[in-house]
Amino acid sequence: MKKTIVLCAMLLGIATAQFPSLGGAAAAMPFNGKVFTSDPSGLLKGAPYLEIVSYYGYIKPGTAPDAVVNGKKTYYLYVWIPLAANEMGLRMLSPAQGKPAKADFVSSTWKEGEADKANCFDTWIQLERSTIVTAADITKDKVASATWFNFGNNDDSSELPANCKGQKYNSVLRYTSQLSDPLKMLVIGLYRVGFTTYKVGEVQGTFLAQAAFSIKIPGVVVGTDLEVIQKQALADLEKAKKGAKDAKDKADKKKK
Ligand SMILES: [Ca+2]
Repeated sequence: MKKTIVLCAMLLGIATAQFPSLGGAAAAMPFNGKVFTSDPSGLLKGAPYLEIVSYYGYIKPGTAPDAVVNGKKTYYLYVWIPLAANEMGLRMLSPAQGKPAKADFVSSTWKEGEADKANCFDTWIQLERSTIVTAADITKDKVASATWFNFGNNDDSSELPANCKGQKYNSVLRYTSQLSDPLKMLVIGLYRVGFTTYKVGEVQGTFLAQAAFSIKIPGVVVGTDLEVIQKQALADLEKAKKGAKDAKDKADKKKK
């Protein structure tokens, strides 16, 4: 009986974590992949991403950038991907839409950001993959000495709602794993999203960043604090190992 309850709780936990979490108004923004499927209306469109991981953040005035790239204050959002993927969608909009759901990642400045209704920034995003492929290596030192591979960038996309100034200046990027080149594949590893504003100057406003996948990938972690990301990634790894062991034990028991 007890075992059943624990198993049910685990299954529920996994189901919740895997379900795309789109809080509030964000739910009204479909996010489809590149892979085209025909729909009943006869129009072609990409199939919806099955896994969408959200991060709600706020850049307050005077926040020190993580880097200055081409004279622009650049901030990094790290994304840990525990499974290889065929495609990754990435989008960022400012101001953020909706409110964080329970499964969403939220920055420590988010509460402050909710009060800032006046500001938004013209987003610009860049996706990079690092040489870090194990959770154990998600440390400040390793990240500082890692090599980063540029997977592309985006400035403006018309598919997202307009920003606080009525401009369609938010960003969307879709990246397909390139199996012919190991350096361009979406493997297990630590990625980062460099973001800034298109124009040189201050970055201020709330934002919603989402990483999306065509397959279910439980355990994607998004954040700015490497220690927190590593802790979560290691905990997820232990949970997955335990889940696999429990499943094997159960199968072995059935055989007997
Ligand atoms: Ca833009």
